[in-house]
Amino acid sequence: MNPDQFRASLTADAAAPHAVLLMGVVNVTPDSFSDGGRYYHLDAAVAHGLRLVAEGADIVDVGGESTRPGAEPVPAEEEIRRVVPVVRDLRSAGVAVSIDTRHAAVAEAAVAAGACLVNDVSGLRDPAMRAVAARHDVPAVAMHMPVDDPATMQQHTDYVDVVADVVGFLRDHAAMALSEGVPLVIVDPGIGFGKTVEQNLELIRRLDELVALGHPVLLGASRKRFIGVLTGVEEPEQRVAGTLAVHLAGVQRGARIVRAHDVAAHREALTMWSHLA
Ligand code: HH2
Repeated sequence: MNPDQFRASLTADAAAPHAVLLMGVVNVTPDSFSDGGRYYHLDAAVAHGLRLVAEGADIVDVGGESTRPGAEPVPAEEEIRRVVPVVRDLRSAGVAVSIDTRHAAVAEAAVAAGACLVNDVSGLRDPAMRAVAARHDVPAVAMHMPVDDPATMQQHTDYVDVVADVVGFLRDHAAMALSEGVPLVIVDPGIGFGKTVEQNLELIRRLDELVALGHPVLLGASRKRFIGVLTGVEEPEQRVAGTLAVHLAGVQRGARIVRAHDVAAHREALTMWSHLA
C-alpha cells in the first residue's frame, strides 16, 4: 500500500471487515523490549520493513526511541539520526511509513523524509507536534499515556475509571488537534502505557466506548507484558498467539488498525477474520 492508498483507506467504510489495517513495527533502537538491537542499523531496519510489507503490512511504523517502562530518553538529534534514513529508504521503495515519536523535531524531519503518519505515544500533548501534522497535512495518532514519561508512567495508574479517563483524554486531544488543522486523528488507548494488567484488559473489553468517539481506533498490544503475565509466556517474541487473541478481540469491538511485530501471523488471522465478520 502506498501513502495515498493508506490515507484513502483510513476514511473508507469502517463497516467493511477488510478495512482493518495492519501496521508493522520497525524499532531502530538498541533497547526496545522485544526486538531491541535487531534492527538498529540502517540496512537491517530497511530490510525488515520491506519484509513486513511482503508479509502483508499496510504501513510500517519506524521508531528510534524505546518507550518501554523505565526506558532511557533519547535526544532528538540521535532519534533523527536513527530514523530518517530508514524512513527515506522505505518511502523510496513505495512503502507507507509512520513515524513513532514523542518529539516534534523528529516528526518534522521524518515527514520531510516521506512519512505519511505521525504516531505520537504522548497523545499530541505538545502544540509543536500538532503544528507539524497540521502544517504538513498528515494524519496523526494520539495515544494515551498518563504522563509523558516512560520512566515513571507505571507509577500513574490511579484512574477513577480507566476507560472513562482514557476516552476523555483522547476526545479532548483529538478535538484540539483537529481544531488546529490536523487533517485526521487516530486514537489509541495506549495498552501497557501507565496501565495495570487489569486496566489493559478493561480497555480492550470496553474498546467500543473509544470507538464511539468516531475516530479510527488503533490497538497496539503486540507482545506486551500483560500477555506474558496472563499466559506465562516469558519471551516477548513467543507471545504471538496471545497477541492475536487480544488484537482480534479489539477488531471485533471496532479497532481499525492493529500495530504488530508478527505481521505474517496477523495477516493470516485478519484474512480469516474478514471471511467470518
Ligand atoms: N506501543 C509501543 C510503541 N509505540 N504506538 C502506538 N500508537 N501504540 C502502541 O501501543 C505503541 C506504540 C511499544 O512497543 P515497541 O515499539 O515494540 O517497544 P519499544 O517502545 O520498547 O520500542
